[in-house]
Amino acid sequence: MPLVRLADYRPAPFLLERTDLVVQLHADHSEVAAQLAFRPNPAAEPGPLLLQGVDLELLELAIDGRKLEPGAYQLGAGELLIAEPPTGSFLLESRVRLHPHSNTTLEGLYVSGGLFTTQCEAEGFRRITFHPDRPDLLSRFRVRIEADRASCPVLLSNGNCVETGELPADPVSGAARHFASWDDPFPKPSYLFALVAGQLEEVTDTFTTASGRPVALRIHVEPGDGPYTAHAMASLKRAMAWDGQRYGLEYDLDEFNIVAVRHFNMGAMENKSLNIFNSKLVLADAETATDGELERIESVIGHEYFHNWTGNRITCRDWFQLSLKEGLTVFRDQCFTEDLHGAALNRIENVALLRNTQFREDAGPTAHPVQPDAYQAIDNFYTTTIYEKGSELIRMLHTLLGEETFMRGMALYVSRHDGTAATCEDFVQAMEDGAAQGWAADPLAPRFDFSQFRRWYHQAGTPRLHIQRHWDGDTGVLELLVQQHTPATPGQSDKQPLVIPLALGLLDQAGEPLAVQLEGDPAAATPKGAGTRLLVIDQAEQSLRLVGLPRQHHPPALSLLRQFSAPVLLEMGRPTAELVHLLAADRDPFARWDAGQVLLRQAVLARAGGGGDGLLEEELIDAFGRILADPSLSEASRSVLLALPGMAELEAACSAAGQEPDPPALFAALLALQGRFGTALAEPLAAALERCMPQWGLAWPEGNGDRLLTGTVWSWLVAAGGESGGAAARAAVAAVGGPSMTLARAGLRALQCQPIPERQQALDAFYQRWQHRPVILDAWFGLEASAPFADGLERVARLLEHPRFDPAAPNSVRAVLGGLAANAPVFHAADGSGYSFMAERIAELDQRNPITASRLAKIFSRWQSYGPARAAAMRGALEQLAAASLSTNTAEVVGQCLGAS
Ligand code: B3K
Ligand code: ZN
Repeated sequence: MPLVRLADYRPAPFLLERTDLVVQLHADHSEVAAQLAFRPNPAAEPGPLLLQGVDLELLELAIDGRKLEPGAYQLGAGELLIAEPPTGSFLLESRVRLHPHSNTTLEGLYVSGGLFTTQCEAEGFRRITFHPDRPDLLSRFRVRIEADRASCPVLLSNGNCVETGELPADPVSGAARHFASWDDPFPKPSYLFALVAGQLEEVTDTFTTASGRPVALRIHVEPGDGPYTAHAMASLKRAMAWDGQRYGLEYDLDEFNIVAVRHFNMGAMENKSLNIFNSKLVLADAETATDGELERIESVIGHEYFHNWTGNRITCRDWFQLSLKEGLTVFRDQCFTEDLHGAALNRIENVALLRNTQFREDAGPTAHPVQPDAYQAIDNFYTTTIYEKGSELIRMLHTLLGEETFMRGMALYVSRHDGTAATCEDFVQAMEDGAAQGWAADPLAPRFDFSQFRRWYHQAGTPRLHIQRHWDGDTGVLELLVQQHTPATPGQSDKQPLVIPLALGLLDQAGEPLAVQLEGDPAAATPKGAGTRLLVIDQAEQSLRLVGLPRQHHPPALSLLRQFSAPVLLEMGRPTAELVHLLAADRDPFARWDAGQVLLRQAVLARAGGGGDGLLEEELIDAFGRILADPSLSEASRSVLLALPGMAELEAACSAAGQEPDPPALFAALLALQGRFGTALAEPLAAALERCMPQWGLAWPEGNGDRLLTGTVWSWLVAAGGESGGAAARAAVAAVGGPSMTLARAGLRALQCQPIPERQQALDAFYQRWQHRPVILDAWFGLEASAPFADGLERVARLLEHPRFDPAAPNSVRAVLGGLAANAPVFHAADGSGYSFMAERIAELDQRNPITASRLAKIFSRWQSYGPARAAAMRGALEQLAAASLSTNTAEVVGQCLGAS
């Protein structure tokens, strides 16, 4: 499969004014008649007309009413080329037949549980009709849907419904038929097209925008699911209000629809005015979803809604610009959540995710820049680099420019590019122009070079920030030698220095913040926050002198990368005592948490290496004891400070320390450490539980922290065993039958790795209770698949044959195979059986759903970081996969992984 390259981008020779569709849905096939109104593109060279079409049977093709003879066009694999189209404007008409019922890719038009639905981003529209299907061609869509009235009473598409009516009965079945016509006044790229037809229950509400436009809000779900939509609806209204208040961006149509579908490749899709959601991100209340899931639903509903401006009205010129809409919209949804629920803990949650997913991607064979320059399958680029690192880039601009100047840049971006397809460069240029205005007004604002900042978009890999310090107690001067270095990534060996915002603070021995003054800097010391100073790092190596500090023998404690001011890896060995001090006293919540994470990583690695660091564990136990009793902390903050690092981070920490990660050993070390903490802290943990229990019944977001900490307490006590462990295990079993899904799942997690009878009782009870609710049962599949016991693979094989397992539902597949991948002792078994089992399953899955298969294949990407035996077994599994007949998507990932040897 050839590479698509950014360098080959050319504007289309023809612009598209209108896309008019008549879609006839039938029980065994569908037909689509399309009228495409083209006109020459004044900004492009004249050329042939290239249309895309996949798995379509062409029935008719005409230009300006004249049928095209077979010699007038070439129909190749996935393409239809008209070499000599008319030189002026023309109307192209086509009619195709397709088979949504047998479309298992979940792209284009397909059927999920009897419901016709679509997914067109990135290139699914070409599975519906012949079309240029490129994001820089925006056209006005009119769509008429025709279907059986009984099986498809609800007919939806983008824009406004302008007409409905009866049709003659089906001549074969005699079934009554009807139609609905939709008109979307906003020109849009084909990837934002959507159509839904089926039996749906509708829940309605309204929202009035700041300028007084009433918007009808509708959530469509399977009949019977209406009662579970209240949280999604409330989230949507909060998102609409937030975008209006914070960005001044209002909704632009009279209706906004959300549809929940069970079979969906990802979370949700921002189609203009017709968002389609994975049903697990719509159906939720306290009894059926955890606090974390409720928060995620709110953020994804916000994310898709925010795309209406950042993605739909301003879309992407080509798919290399994907982060233009995704990075920016993730940044916006993160700010939405921070504004609603507090910035500190959300930032920590997002950083933990970034480190465990994006940093791993950046360190492996699939590493790519936020703006890639070549791809084989665009679906493979919906990555955590495009989304999460892309968002970090926007956040750094926000940090460097400040809210006011950032918003100036945003306003310029929106006013310049509304209604067009733009590039990442357009966004950065708007920010640069906004900065010029902001900097003219504020001579003390930190300056940086935008050209250098742009390197973040083109350079892959996580930069390392190496810091050494020298303290001169006689003069009160702290000198920092800062070096930055980005390791080589595939295809990019030379890296240039980046602009890195480094927020730091200093603490005295009492934990009080010290004023931070940079030598030679006219700006006042520590202008904002709890003594936080923002420094701009832009050289490969530079020295910074912090002056005016108290003259004393003991250096101040250094709190670094506050709020995680840049997506970099910090390389600085700070002594345990300094980290313990920061964990106890740092006022920046991120830096405080991060100090604990450094210590915890060290403690886990020491245990995984055999011995364990008893002294360090004692320090942590003391620190955690104080945190559990610290009256200034919320229960949520306590729980976050006590959270153990993720496996991906631990593996990376091993590699950074020059060791080969041994996942089963790391996993065992994590469990053992929980047990140690549970034993040593039994009393304060029991006291915390007493404190939290009265809040268990509060409705989210209230009570969230209490339930979170309860989960930590149960996990640690159960891991410790003994009398309090037994009591915690019984409480965990009881929670499965209780009113809170958060507590039920916390209980299951606490029992998950323990071969005790309570574990089976709890899982059985959960299954019995939720076996008829597939969205909820996926959690059970995930837990069973990740049970770290010797019979792991047989268990997973049984799950894949389970009567309630739906192989067509990516959620269930991910629950089971993702659960296996997270099951360190089973997946990483020394004999390689986990790897080859997984490779077989991925090859099977690839036959039906390449998008889901290629995503899963990335679990093999870090094979080279393991010891020789594991690396060889993993490589063997990759070769086993490569030998199968693979989709372009999966072949690209496997090729990248193997090519990295
Ligand atoms: N834009 C979609 C993702 C589409 C994925 C296509 N394979 C959802 C989102 O990011 O909002
Ligand atoms: Zn998005």
